[in-house]
Amino acid sequence: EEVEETYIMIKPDGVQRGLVGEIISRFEKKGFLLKGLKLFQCPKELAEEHYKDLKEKSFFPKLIDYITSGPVVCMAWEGVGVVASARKIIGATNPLQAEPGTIRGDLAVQTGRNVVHGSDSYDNGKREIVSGSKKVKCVHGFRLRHPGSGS
Ligand code: YYY
Ligand code: MG
Repeated sequence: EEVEETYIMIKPDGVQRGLVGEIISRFEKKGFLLKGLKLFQCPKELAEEHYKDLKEKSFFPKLIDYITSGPVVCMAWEGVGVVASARKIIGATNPLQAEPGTIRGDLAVQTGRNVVHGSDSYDNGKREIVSGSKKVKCVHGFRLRHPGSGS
């Protein structure tokens, strides 16, 4: 297992519902390292770039409207195996299918309002953090000591 980085974004519904602390807390308690964080109003062009793999889907316009409807919290998280682990912590895309104990399983009911995004691969994580340089790069060089890292 390697130290990786992933891009986690609390979507506008998560911010508006007051779930920022709850969501961040789950990644903190797991033991991952918060490397960057920013409250951000995502412009339409950046939302379209972020979700470019889905641009042919029928739900794409609604997805872009939703993601740009209010501020999001953009984060870079670091840790061993963090990409896949974060996806497990987040749960299935459809919150009704997400297991209890996951963020979506506990906090959401609608696919179109599923409160949080997590990169689905190491390469996409890199891409999303870098394209999100407009989002998280401002604090990206900031490093905390990781619990248990001994450094
Ligand atoms: O990675 P994840 O967020 O779990 O799902 P994706 O398949 O990448 O879709 C991104 C995003 O699009 C999803 O979180 C909600 C939305 N969406 C939708 O509104 N309707 C669908 N049928 C599928 C996805
Ligand atoms: Mg995805």
